Amino acid sequence: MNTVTAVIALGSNLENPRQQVETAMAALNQIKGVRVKAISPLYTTKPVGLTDQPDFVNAVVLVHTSLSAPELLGALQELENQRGRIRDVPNGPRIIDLDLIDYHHQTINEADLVLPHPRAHERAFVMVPLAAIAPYYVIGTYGSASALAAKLLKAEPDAVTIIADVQD
Ligand code: PH2
Ligand code: MG
Ligand code: MG
Repeated sequence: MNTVTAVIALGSNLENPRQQVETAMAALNQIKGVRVKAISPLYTTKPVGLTDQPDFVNAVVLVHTSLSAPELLGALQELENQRGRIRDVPNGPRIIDLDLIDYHHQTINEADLVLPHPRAHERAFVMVPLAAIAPYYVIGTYGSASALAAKLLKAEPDAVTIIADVQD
């Protein structure tokens, strides 16, 4: 199988967010043509954009995929719908959000798909988890995940807090 690497960000702030993220990670690996290759730690993160909503749990996975970028995007949206995602308030609370951040370092500018994700480089809740598993991963023209994460954490040190691996 001819595969490429893609970066997917996961987020949830409704109905047991940690479990939502972990369930979605397992489901991603079940998609035909997708294999999860690396899983970041989970983080509790302060809501960005619409701030009057619960904290999020966020994480990032690296996948190898034989799907095209639009096919992968479609599979992510299907998974969101299966998990009961309702699209009402833009940037509002969600059961699960699966965002395609990067696909094989390709630049895509379509109406329904812009890659790399146009805001990922300015979001600590994406760059910090990505830096944990792929510090040298370069996001478009913005630089490496580790450099971006360091810059974002310096500006807002408590934007993201790692969740300890041990279940309590
Ligand atoms: N997702 C958003 C808007 N704001 N904030 C955090 N902390 N985490 C998210 O995943 C998130 C957000 C839109 O998708
Ligand atoms: Mg999102
Ligand atoms: Mg989304």
